[in-house]
Amino acid sequence: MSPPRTGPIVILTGAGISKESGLDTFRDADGIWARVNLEDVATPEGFARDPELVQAFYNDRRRGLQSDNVRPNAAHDALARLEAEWADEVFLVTQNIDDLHERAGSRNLLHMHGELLKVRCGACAAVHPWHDNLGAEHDCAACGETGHLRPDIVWFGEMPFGMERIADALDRCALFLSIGTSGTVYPAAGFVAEVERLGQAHTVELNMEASLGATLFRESVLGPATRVVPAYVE
Ligand code: BV8
Repeated sequence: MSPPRTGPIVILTGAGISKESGLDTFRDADGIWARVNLEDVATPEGFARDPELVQAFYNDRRRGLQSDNVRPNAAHDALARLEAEWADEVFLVTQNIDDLHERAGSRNLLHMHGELLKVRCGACAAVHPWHDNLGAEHDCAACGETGHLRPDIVWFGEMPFGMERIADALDRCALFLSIGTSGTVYPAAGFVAEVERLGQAHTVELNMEASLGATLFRESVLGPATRVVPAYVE
């Protein structure tokens, strides 16, 4: 790939990029929301109602992520190589809460929906690495408060992380790639419309199937991420 001449490459990823690493997506037929009620486990109200249920939901996903057969795949690796080649030109925004982009070597990375392997204190907002079976009943290592630890994850109705930095990157980008996302969840699903409103960037969707926002992209490449992403970025 030849780098854009006038601005950064902004890449948005979703659960589809981690599917071939063995992690479930949300809205495919075998997805997470087919098994669990989103309202119970991915909203602040659900956490207030039953924190143990929510902690168990995320502890289960942490154990899945940390199993030996879950590793970065060829799509994660290709994005890490792209960043290594065009260092400051690549900004990776992921909706995913797994650590597969980091493990592939991506560094200029923002988890806009938070991270599965971190917990946050509701009392002082300090963020700590998660350890096995850490729950709300544990003390916060920063403020000492008990009963305020929650997954460092953005639930529905909560503001995603890094929105100012993302908006600035979208305004300046020359190329916007959207990979493995259904285009269902906002504000991420609105990024392509923002880039197209400014009109100076090329926009590409690389996905198993056309997303809800497919018609907004100038280019669409359909297929499994491990095939279409390396082919596109190399
Ligand atoms: C907020 C928790 C405001 C983490 C998640 C308009 C504007 C703003 C907000 C809204 C709006 N309209 C509605 C809203 C509210 C809401 C929303 O968007 N609702 C939807 C359902 C309509 N948005 C919010 O609440 C957001 N917050 O807006 O706050 C605010 C303002 C001021 C002050 C305070 C607050 C918060 C959104 C984040 C919610 N958290 N999850 C977790 O448990 O993981 S969202 C959840 O969906 C995940 O985070 C996930 O990342 C995200 C998106 O899903 P995808 O990644 O796209 O996954 P999906 O399964 O849907 O699709 C997978 C795709 O991959 C498919 O297309 C499939 O074909 C493809 N695929 C499959 N296999 C492969 C593949 N592709 C390639 N290769 C393969 N092998």
